[in-house]
Amino acid sequence: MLFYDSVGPNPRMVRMFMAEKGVAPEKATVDLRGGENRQPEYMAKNPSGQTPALALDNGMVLAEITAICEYVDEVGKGPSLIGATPEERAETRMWTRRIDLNIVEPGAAGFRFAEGLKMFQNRIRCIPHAADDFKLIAKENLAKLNKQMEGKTYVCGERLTMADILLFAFIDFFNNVGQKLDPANANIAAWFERMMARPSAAA
Ligand SMILES: N[C@@H](CCC(=O)N[C@@H](CS)C(=O)NCC(=O)O)C(=O)O
Repeated sequence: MLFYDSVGPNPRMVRMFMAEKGVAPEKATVDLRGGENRQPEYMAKNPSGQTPALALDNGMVLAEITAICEYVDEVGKGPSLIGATPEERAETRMWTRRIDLNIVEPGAAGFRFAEGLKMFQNRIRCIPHAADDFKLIAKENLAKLNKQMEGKTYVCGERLTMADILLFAFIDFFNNVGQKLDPANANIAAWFERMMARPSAAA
């Protein structure tokens, strides 16, 4: 397997997931800032022109971080980070989708349309005047999630799952690009420290 890696929270999320699952493919670093990911050679592998991607030994190329993680979960070692039963798997996917749609996507749009505008303006449609609103949507949804995390060790209770790793990679990224976690979100702040202490956080 070959992992197309780069800077940014999306590859980082998959690196952390792979570290948890003991999966260590060869890596090729894609120059995201230089736009290598938008050149024909890379687009032939992943037509969405984004990182990461995982090229399998049979020639297939997987993209989209949660899809890559689902694959890694099945081929990797140790307990599943999706779930052991239909109920657990559905619960993980439910929270992953909520976090993706309600926090990751609006927060990422807020970044792309403001701090990241210079890099993204010639790559995707950017709406600079909507940046603050997108950031606010992510912030409000984080506050809601904070309440829902009351009494829980992880997003799905006592189980570490893909939902935690997704949320962690993006909160860590947002913290560094002007969307710092509001410390009033005490449940998420405590959870964040637990996640940061995992060796996989360094991947
Ligand atoms: N929906 C994609 C998002 C991937 C993504 O946005 N990757 C970023 C890196 S963190 C990227 O490639 N940005 C550069 C660009 O879009 O040109 C996924 O799940 O993998």
